[in-house]
Amino acid sequence: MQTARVCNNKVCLFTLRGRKGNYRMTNNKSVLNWIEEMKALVNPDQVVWIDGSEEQLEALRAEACSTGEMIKLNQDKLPGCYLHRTAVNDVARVEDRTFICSRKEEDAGPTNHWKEPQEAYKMLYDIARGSYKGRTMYVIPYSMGPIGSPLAKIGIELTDSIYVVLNMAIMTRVGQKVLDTLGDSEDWVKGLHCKCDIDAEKRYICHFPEDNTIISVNSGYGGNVLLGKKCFALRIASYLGKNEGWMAEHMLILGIENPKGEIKYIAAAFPSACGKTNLAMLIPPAGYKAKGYKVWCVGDDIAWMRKGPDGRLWAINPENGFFGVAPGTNEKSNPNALATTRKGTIFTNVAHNLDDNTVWWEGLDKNPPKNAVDWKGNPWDGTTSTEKGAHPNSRFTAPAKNCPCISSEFESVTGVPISAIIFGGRRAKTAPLVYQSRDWNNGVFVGSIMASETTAAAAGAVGVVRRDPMAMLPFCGYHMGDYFAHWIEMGKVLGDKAPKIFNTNWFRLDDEGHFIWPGFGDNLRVLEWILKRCEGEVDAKETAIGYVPNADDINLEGLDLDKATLESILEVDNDVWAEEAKGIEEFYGKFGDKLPQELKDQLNSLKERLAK
Ligand code: GTP
Ligand code: SPV
Ligand code: MN
Repeated sequence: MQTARVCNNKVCLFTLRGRKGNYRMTNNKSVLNWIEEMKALVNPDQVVWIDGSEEQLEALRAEACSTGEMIKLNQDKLPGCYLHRTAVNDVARVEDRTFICSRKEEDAGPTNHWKEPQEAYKMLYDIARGSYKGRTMYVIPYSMGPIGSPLAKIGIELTDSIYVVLNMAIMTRVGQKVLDTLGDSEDWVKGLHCKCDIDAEKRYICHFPEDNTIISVNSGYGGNVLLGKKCFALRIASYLGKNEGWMAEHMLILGIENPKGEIKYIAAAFPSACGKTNLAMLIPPAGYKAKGYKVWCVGDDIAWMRKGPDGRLWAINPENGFFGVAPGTNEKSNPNALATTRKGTIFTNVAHNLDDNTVWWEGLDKNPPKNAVDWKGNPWDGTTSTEKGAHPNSRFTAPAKNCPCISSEFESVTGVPISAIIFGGRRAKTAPLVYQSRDWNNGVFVGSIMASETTAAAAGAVGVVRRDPMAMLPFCGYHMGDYFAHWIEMGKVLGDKAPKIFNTNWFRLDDEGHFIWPGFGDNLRVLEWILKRCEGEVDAKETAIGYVPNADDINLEGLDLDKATLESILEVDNDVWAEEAKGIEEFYGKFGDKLPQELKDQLNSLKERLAK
């Protein structure tokens, strides 16, 4: 980085734009004091403030390429695109090493790992101490949500990784404007990231909700180190939301425009790698397109929601880009996502095609490259190798503005009004294609009992069914029982303006292990039913678990799926659900006194209905 200058003066904060001397990005004392404290701890060779300028980012890209941290891809085919490979032991979130460090253990609850805060600080500081020696400290001021939105919040991440800087510059709004908006305020979230030496044994992702602080050490993988994302926008923000009366959820947000030009918004919570990005960007089936239906993406992973002046629930996407799963993304499954990744994108842990310096992943097309390097960095021949070219949790980091179906409301400071909330999981059996909850509290119950097969998004076994309430099991920053209570409370606050709550399951398997429902774009057929239910335009069949569609009310036009097959995935088997109820009861047992009475009542009524 030729333009960088080392600066030892405490307040001399230069940028790479060539500004010299005492240029300061902020006078905010709480920010400057904390940075001094962290600087003394980690001992960097220099400090570089990220001002958000393209010149500075371009200099950092060049530096990352010069050290091999990133590879510049074919700029004709993939302009502004780069490839990065993480360490092979550092490819997913590490739930076992993720901690909520609330003062009281009880406040972290039974579903989180907990560490006593003073002990945690000591342990983390011991690991972090001196770890920036020979490295640069990058200071990233970032906003979660459109800068200046009443729903937005500000954080500062310190990192010794250019990869993190460049990803944060895609995933969030970074730079001078953020600090200008912050002014003298002390209301911001501290985030310290230290790569250290990527020692898996000393890897910790720790959250101090009472201190608005996140510390992440010994990882370089997305969800562990892009601290604005899961750490802030879900774990810290869920805690803030509980205290301030709003919600931070692991949800996509999409708008469905009908042929009359009216747009209705839906938020949906599915566990990691269970279809949020795909649903958020779906392409309507031909018949719907012809009629004039359009789908607009507001967000694919996180929603911050608050009661608006009109009493409805309004949502923003706090992110500015997509950190999406690469494998399986193709021209057919998600052309919008694919198009989004064709420029200005950082690919992580995908295969590198050496013939034309592009990227490839399983499920992109049927022509794997012959002359390639796999995600581990080894020579790879996709036509003969039995190894995977891309890691199953390989990802793209792409700017939201690239998305062909990005919503015109994406930058809206007020967000969008939510008509329906969907919970969904990956379940081979048990859960029907779609059902509607009986009312808000029953909907909270439906969210709380979500179960899904685990995926490669987190380290550990894949394909094991586990309870993942509201898709927030790994992301709730406080006691999950209190979180359920907060959901119940939000229902009271919203009253009859509350969104209707549904459950979907795109993943039912037949006896040969094939998906029964075509999924992807065809999921719009289910969303149409959901919106009709919200408007009271269509009837439904009452079952023990909620309302399921009459098969005739799901539009199958243009689909190679017969009514009998559809009926088979709309069926609710009371015997299977009676077994399920036992599992729910056992799961609920974890929460003791913290389980809201409303949910106990819901479980009891479910059991009664099943016994009938
Ligand atoms: P995170 O970014 O990890 O939070 O995940 P996500 O929920 O955004 O997951 P994503 O949309 O990337 O889905 C990943 C996986 O789900 C891929 O393997 C997709 O092929 C698969 N998938 C998505 N939608 C569908 C669907 O409708 N049907 C089927 N069968 N698979 C789907
Ligand atoms: C998830 O795992 O739910 C993700 C990817 O969205 S990460 O940012 O790694 O958490
Ligand atoms: Mn996610």
